[in-house]
Amino acid sequence: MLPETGRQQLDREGYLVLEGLMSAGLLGELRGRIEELFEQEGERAGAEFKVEPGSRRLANCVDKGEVFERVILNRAVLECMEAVLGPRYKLSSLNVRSANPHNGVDQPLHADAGAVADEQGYWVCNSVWMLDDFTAHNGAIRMVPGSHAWRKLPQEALPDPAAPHPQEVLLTGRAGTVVVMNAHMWHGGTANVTNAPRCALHAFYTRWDKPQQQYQKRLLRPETQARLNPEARRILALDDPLNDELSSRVTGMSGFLK
Ligand SMILES: O=C(O)CCC(=O)C(=O)O
Repeated sequence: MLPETGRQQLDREGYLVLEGLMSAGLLGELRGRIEELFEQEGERAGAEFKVEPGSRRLANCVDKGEVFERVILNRAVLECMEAVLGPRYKLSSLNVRSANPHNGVDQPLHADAGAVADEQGYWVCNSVWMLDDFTAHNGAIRMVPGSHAWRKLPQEALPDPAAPHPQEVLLTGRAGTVVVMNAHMWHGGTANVTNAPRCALHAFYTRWDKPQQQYQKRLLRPETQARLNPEARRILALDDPLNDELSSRVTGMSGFLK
């Protein structure tokens, strides 16, 4: 149950930290499966979506292991999604980003999918599943609290979105923590200056009337679709003709994407 204080924090600041949301067992399973996938996919890893210098990525994770179904259906996270997006929302994509050791890359501040809130309100919301500790040195995410409500993109409003912002905060936390982030809020990964990677899983959701970033019905193999329960089918919008119309046309979206 999302307490009122959590709801207010999400609304005002644009993010909410759910410390220790993952059990040690789930954290271990996710880490293990993700390492296996990096190994199996090699150079192709992330290519269904994008390859980013300085980080390793995976895309289309719902299709790549039952453990990921538990992620997209997490009750506490879904309650936060409902608080931001309203009662009708769907998964937009499930990707991994692991910032490489000494990657030298500070991402510019951005809103995911280049999204600006519209007359109906917010339409993108992310959850960042910390699979490693996020520290001040290993590529934690910087965020500008409150910027989700400004209805402007950093690339339009700032002379240099890559520069430090006077209101930014660095989001550190222990592995196992999940941070729900209104994805209109300006944010970006910082440089990893350590010797170890920093891995996160991004379960990204969108409002019912917007396209999915990755059209799940096309991406999920029949054997994956066959094992999904009704709730998973609903979150993935597999039986939603409007989503078919909106998302089947998507070939790519501008801006930084999860
Ligand atoms: O470092 C992260 O995990 C988040 C990075 C990010 O904001 C993005 O890739 O759009």
